[in-house]
Formats: sequence, structure tokens, C-alpha cells
Amino acid sequence: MTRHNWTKKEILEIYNKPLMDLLYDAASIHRQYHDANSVQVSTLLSIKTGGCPEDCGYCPQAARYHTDIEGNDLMSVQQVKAQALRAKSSGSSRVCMGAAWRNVKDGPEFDNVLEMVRTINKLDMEVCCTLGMVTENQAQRLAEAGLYAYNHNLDTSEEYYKDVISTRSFEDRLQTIDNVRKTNVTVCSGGIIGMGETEADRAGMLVALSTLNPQPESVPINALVSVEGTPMENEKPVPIWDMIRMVATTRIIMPETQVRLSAGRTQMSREGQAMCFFAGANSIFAGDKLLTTPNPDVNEDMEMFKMLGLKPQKPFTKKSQPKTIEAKDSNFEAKGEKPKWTRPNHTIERNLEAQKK
Ligand code: SAM
Ligand code: DTB
Ligand code: SF4
Repeated sequence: MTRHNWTKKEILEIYNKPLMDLLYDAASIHRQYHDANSVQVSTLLSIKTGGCPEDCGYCPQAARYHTDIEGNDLMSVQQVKAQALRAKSSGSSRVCMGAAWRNVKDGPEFDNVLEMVRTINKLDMEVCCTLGMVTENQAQRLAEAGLYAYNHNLDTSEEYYKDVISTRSFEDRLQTIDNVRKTNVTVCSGGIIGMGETEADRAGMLVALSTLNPQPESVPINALVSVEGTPMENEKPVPIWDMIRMVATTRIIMPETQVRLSAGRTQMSREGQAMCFFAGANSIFAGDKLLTTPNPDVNEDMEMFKMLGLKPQKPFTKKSQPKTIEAKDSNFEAKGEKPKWTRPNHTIERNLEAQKK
């Protein structure tokens, strides 16, 4: 049974169980709800890279930090189609398109993204977007284009959020998730560990995710990729044990969810990743690049799958394929809304220092 009233205390108790008990419990639940030998494989595509106005302390794409990434304007629909076909031929069932935007703005760029969604859905692949904050109307337009999932991470606990980002609030994130929930699009929301947060913060984030009703269909657990020039450049790598515990705890409290072993896999051994799959992780990002940072090569991943006897999951295994409605038949007009997302603008010393450097 899926519970929506998990408390921080209960979650911390699970997280800190003796490891063998935790693994046994998580693997048992995993097998009740999922095929334990099947893993959903997504390919990330950064359709608009860098130059973002936000100050997320972990992110190499924030314009204010001096990182070594190559920024790009919005890709064309043809470029996206070519990349999606490559992803499909290498075994991916989903394409996740990321844009370094604070929020979606109605206009020609969003119209192009909608066309990208239509194009990929017609290739019979699951389409996911992560474009920042969206209004309900924008979420509806994405839904009618055929979007399968929208990714919008809570990233950490409500308390620690204020130490990570000053240009938007935790509440804004919840509002966007709520806007997506009003449509048929599935919700993908998770977070990052290794940003200097406490175990209580990790549990706090899991409270926020697991008490959503319905719970997100997909929960990515990222290990921070610390990038030079960002405020978090000196954070220590996350121990694999923390990743395993976080995956196992997520699996136990969100039994139906696809738990994604996300950023940070280049630092993990195959044995470490195998323990994460055993603990309930059943999706990954494949392809040698995440959005801007490295990821294991797809051939290496397929070798690992072979060794572990894992199979890539077929598209639309969990939910049927959405229908694409063409732009000319759309039921939703662009509203040109200017929503009042908050700008808390509090001071985060390490973000200010990174900006000055
Ligand atoms: N701009 C949109 C937003 O913030 O929602 C979409 C793109 S943003 C890069 C998507 C997610 O990537 C973030 O919410 C964060 O969880 C993750 N991410 C970004 N930089 C990361 C890093 N250095 N390490 C791990 N995860 C990271
Ligand atoms: C998610 O939770 N992780 C992905 C995806 N959703 C968009 C992004 C990871 C980004 C890692 C840093 C980078 O490559 O820029
Ligand atoms: Fe911008 Fe998203 Fe990076 Fe934050 S995480 S700086 S919103 S691209």
C-alpha cells in the first residue's frame, strides 16, 4: 500500500537501518511492484544550454558563475529529431529535453519546444521536458503536444533550499508540480545529495515528495557533480553508501515510483551501481553527457546491463502513449501570462563569493 503520510522521523529510521536490513526491505518491496530486471533508460538532451538567470548553487549553467561550459541557443526541431533517433537506436525509451530557463515564456521558442515534443512522441518514444517553472496553461499545451513527463526537482529540503538558491522558493517548485498534476503529464521530481545537507534534509526532501498525492511517477536521485566555478565546487564526493541508502529509502516510501539513479554515475563502480539497482533503482540517464557534464558511455552501460542481466524497459510500459494534437487543432491559446513567481533574494554567502570570482 502506498502511504502519503510519512514523517521525517520514520524516514530517518529507515535511512539509518543496518544496511543488510535496509537492502532486504527495499529489494522485497521493489519486487512486489516492479520487474527487478528491467531498467528504464532515458537520454538527456540539452536543447538550450547556459546563460540561466537563476543562482542555483550546484548548477554550471547559471550565467553568474564562471564555469567552462559552452552555451547554446535553442536547438532546431530537426537537430532534436536526429538526436532522438540516435537515442532510440541505442536503446533509450525516453528523451528528456532540458533548457536553462527560470520559467517558460509563451512565444516562438516555446512553440518550437512544443513541436519538438510532437516530433519525438511520433517516434514512439516517451518525451520528458525540464524547462523551469510552468503555468497550468503551459502544462496543458505540453500535454496536448504529447508530453509524457515533466521534470521539476525539489532538489533538497524546504529548510536547506534557502542555502542553495536565492532566486526562487521551494513553494514555486511545488506550484509548478501542482500545475503539471492538473494535466495527464506524469511528474518526475527528485533531488541532489552531496550539497552539504544533513541526513535530516535528505529525509525532509523525501517527506515533501512522498506526501504528494499522487506521488511522482519518477524520482531522480542525483549525486552532486561538483563543477569548478560553482559555489559547490569544493563539495566532497558523496559516499556510495549514502547513494544506496537514499535509493533504498526512496524505494520503500514510494513503492510505485520509478527511482532514477541519476547524475554522478561516472564516480560509481559497477558494484556500487549494482547495489543501487538491487536497492530499487530502476531507471538511469544514458549517453556520454548529462546536460553539460560527463556520464558513462552508452556501450559501457549496455555491457553493465549484460553483466547484471538487466533489460532496457520498453516505452509506455507504465502508462499508455499520449495522443499528439497538432498546433492547428490546439484547444489552448497562449495566454502570455506573467505569473508572480517569488524572488526571495535572500543572501547566500557562498553563491555571492562564487559570483565575484
Ligand atoms: N532549468 C530547469 C530547472 O532548474 O528546473 C531545468 C534544468 S536543471 C539543470 C534540472 C536539474 O538538474 C536540477 O533541478 C538539478 O536537480 C539537476 N542538476 C543541475 N546541476 C547539477 C549538478 N551539478 N549535479 C547534480 N544535479 C544537477
Ligand atoms: C535530473 O534529476 N538530473 C538530470 C535531469 N534531471 C534533468 C540533470 C543532471 C544534470 C547534471 C549536471 C549537468 O550535466 O549539467
Ligand atoms: Fe538555471 Fe535550472 Fe541551472 Fe537553476 S538548475 S541555474 S534554473 S538551469
